[in-house]
Amino acid sequence: MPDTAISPTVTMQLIEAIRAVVGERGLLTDPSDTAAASEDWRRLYKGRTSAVVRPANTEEVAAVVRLCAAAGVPIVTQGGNTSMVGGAVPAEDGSELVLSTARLNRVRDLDPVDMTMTIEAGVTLKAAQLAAAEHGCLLPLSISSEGTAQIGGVLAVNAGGNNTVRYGNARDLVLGLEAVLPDGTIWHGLRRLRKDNTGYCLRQLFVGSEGTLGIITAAVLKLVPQPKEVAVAFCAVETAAAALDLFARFQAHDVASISAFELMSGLGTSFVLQHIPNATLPLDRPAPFYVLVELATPRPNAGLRGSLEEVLEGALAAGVVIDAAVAESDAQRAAIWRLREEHSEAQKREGASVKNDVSVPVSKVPAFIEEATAACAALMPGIRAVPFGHMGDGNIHFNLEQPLDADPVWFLAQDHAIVEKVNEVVRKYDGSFSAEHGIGKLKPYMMPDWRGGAELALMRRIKDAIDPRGLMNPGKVLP
Ligand code: 2HG
Ligand code: ZN
Repeated sequence: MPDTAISPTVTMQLIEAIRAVVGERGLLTDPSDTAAASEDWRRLYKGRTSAVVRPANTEEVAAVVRLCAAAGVPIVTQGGNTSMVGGAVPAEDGSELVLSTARLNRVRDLDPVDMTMTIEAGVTLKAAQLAAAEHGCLLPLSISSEGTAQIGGVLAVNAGGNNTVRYGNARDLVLGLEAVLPDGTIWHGLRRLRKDNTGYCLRQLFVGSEGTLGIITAAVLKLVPQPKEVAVAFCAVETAAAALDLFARFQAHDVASISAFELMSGLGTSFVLQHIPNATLPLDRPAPFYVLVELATPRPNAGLRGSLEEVLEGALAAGVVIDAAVAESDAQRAAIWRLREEHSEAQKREGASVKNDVSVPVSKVPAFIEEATAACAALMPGIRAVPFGHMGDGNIHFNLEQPLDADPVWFLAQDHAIVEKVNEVVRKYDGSFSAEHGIGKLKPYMMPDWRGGAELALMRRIKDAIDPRGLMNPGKVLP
C-alpha cells in the first residue's frame, strides 16, 4: 500500500496499521459514518475525519494510541456524541482521528455488598442504570441524554444531571479508573476502595478533563440502595421565587428524601407540549413556571407519598403553589419526567437557541433568572428566555430561543453578545459560566476571563506534563 497522505497527518499506512489492530469491525471509513462522527448533537460544528476507530478492549485502545502517537496524529475520543459544547468533534482539516468507545461495552463486575460496579467506557448510562437495578442497586446519576451518552464521556465531562442535589456530580461516584495515557501506557487504577489516601488523586484529574489528558476505558462507580418508594409531583408556581420557597419547604420537611428538584418555564414546557408527540400537561391550565419534585427512599413503607402531599398542601394553602399533580403510577411518573427531559429536543425543534449552562447559589436562582431575562430582553427585543434545569443544585440552563421572526443564522452569530449579557448576572452572584456541560470547543475563549491567572496556568502545566505533544482532543478546554 503506498503511503499516501489522507490529510496532513493521517496516512494510508497508519490506517492499515490500525486496521491490523482493531480488525474490520473496528474501523469505519464509510463517509456516512465518518460524517456522523464529525458533527455534534447541536450541529454547531462540522469537522472531518478519515476514520472512526472502534477498539474492542483496553489493549486495543492502547495499541491504537501508540500508533497515533508515533505518527503524531491527534485523537478525539467519542462516546455517545451528546456534548452540548462540541466536546467530541474533530477538527475541520481532517488531521484528527475519532476513537469511539462504543465497543468497550462490558459490565466487568457488580458487587451489591461493596455497592460498586466496574464498567467499561462504552456502556450507555441507561444500560449501566439497568445493570445496577438488576442487582437491587441504583446508579444515582441521571441525565436527559442517558440513553445515548456513554459512561466514558459522562465521566470525561463530569456530568451532573437530575440527581446532583442528592448524590453529587459524576466525579462524586468514581472510586477507580482505568485510562490510556497519550503515549499508550495503560493506567490500571480500578480500585474499589472507599478509603485510599495515597498521594495525588489522579482519577479526579481525568474526570472532567474532557478527553484532553487521555482516554478513560473503564471505571469503578459507587452505587446506592435502590429506592423502595418514589413519589413525583408536577407543581405550578407563579415565579421562580415561589419555586425556591417550595424547595425550602421540602428541605425543612426531610432534606434527605429529595432526589430531584427541577424547574421549568411555562414557555419551555409549551415547546415540549407542541413539538414532542404525546406530551401532555398534567394540570388544568398553564403557569409561568413548573417544578418537578421527586422524593425517594430505600426504606420500605416510609410513607413518602404522605410526606409529599403534606408539603404540597402547606404550599398550596400559603399560595406558594398554584396547582399540583402527584403521579399515581410509574407511567404518570415517566410522563412527568418526559416533560422535563424533552426540553432540549423541543428547543431544537423550535428554532435556533443559545445555551447558557450556568450555576449560582441556590438562594440566588430567582434573582438571577429575573435579571438575566431582563438583560436579554433589553439586548434583543423578542428574544425568548427559556430557563430550566436543576434548581435544587443551582444549575440553570438559561437558554435563549431566537425571536420568532429572526433568521437563525443571524441569531446564532449574536451568540457571544448574548452569553456575555447573561454572564454579567452570573458574575454578580459569584456563579459559574459552565456548571455541568463542560468547556469543549465552544467555551475555551472564556477560560482566561473566568479561570485566568494561577488556575489556567496550572491547568496548562498539567496538560503539558501529561500530553506534551497535544495529541488528546486538541482545541478543547484550554484556549
Ligand atoms: C438537561 O438538563 C441537559 O436537560 C441539557 O443538561 C440542557 O439543553 C440544555 O441546555
Ligand atoms: Zn442539565
